[in-house]
Amino acid sequence: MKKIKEVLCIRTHLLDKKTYMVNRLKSKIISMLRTYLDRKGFIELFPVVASPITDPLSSPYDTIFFDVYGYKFQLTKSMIFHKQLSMLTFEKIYIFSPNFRIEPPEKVSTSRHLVEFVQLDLEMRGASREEIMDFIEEMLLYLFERVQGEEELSFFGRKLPRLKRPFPRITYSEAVEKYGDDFEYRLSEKASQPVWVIDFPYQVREFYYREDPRAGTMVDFDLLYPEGFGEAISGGEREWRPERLKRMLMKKGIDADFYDIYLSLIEEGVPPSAGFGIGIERLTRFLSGLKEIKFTRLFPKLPGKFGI
Ligand code: ASN
Repeated sequence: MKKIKEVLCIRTHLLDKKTYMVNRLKSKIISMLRTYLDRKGFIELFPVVASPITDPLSSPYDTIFFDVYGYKFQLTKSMIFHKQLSMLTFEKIYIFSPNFRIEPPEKVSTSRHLVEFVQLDLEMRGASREEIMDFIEEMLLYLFERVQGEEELSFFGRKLPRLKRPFPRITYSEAVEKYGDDFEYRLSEKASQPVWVIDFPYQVREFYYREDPRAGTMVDFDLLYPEGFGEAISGGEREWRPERLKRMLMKKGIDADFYDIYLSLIEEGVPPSAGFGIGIERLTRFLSGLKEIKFTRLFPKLPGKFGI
């Protein structure tokens, strides 16, 4: 019965003018980003939908394994490992990559979580954190300038903030001290410019970032949207040295055997690199100013629901 009601919601959603306008805007955003990245000499790769290796992520998610030729496959949660390995082939790559993350049902109330979403995943060989942060600021400035005049923004009455570079920065520990452990929303709500949060401790971060051994924090970042729209981007420098990766796995109490395919490849050598992932639906949500993320997809999968 519940399912029938949810199915009927899909029809209403498909016919909604907001769905139409936001998805048209999303299509333009994707095309602008592609133009920008292609001009900068990036190669676009196809996404990997399922694999024995995917992002472990820092918060716990339900994971479904399925057997493929005797290997335990999962749907992609992020293409982090494939991005890093693709540095063997290319210097600069990007992918519009579908991610499947089984969010806890209560996340539905945030209006910004989707179980299935697409992120623009990008990686650059030999890049430093500073270079990637610079690159992101430039890319967002380009995008904001172009999107500003689009009719979808007038439809939603959206006035975008004028971006000023460099965006403000705060370290993770300063953010926790000022706004508490779940600083994301409060910090984003107070901000009128995108805000960088840098230097996460390894305990709250995925193992694949490079740790600065002196600071004891990762060489990483998150970018938060202003006006309470929350997290936009996460990324950083990758650890490429097998010994350090194994040490980090041990420090985090993760069974290295689970990553044996990845570690064997790393042991053969990969170049240092850095990169990031930006969720396209959240980017569209911010640029349209529409709070409910469900409008950014024709067939959204909301946490805890069959569909909408
Ligand atoms: N952390 C990834 C990156 O650094 C992105 C993600 O979605 N987890 O590129």
